Amino acid sequence: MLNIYFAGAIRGGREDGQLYGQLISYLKTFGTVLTEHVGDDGLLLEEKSLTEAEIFRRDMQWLGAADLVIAEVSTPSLGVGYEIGLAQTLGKPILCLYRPGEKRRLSAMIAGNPALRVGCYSHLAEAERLLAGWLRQFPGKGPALSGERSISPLPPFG
Ligand code: 6K6
Repeated sequence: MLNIYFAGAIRGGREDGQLYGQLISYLKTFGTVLTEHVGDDGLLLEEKSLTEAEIFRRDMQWLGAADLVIAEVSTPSLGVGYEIGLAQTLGKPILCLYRPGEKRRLSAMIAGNPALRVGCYSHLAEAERLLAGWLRQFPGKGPALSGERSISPLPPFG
């Protein structure tokens, strides 16, 4: 079962929140999406019961456990940029999805990074085709993570 880490803007802006939800629904047909809350404002509300440190630790744990990372990068987000950089360091395969727009231009740190695959699209169906094509190279890896949406205790930092 593929463990998929989907990254999308939260504090960077929620304009594409619904689109993230649609992409995540599609991704769930390929495996387990560890970060379902990114596309679900209801689940995000539940996150408010966690401290920022708990969110960070849990997300880093999931990123480490993920088989691959898919980042929707149309809305600039510090958190998504951080996750992409760390995923690259960890050697995770990364696909960035980008919707070109008149008023924006993708950061050169993403567009110019040879370690990333950037797929441009304008409609959901096009994004789904990009995903299906890219995911074909990962035929079902290992078992799904257990306790998928729970925070397992990690030793404190430092
Ligand atoms: C609830 C309501 C607002 O914020 C929350 C809880 N915050 C987060 N919960 C889960 N993941 C988060 C949260 N904040 C950032 N992230 C991670 O960073 C997600 O995996 C996203 O991919 C990315 C978003 O970063 P920002 O900088 O746009 O917030």
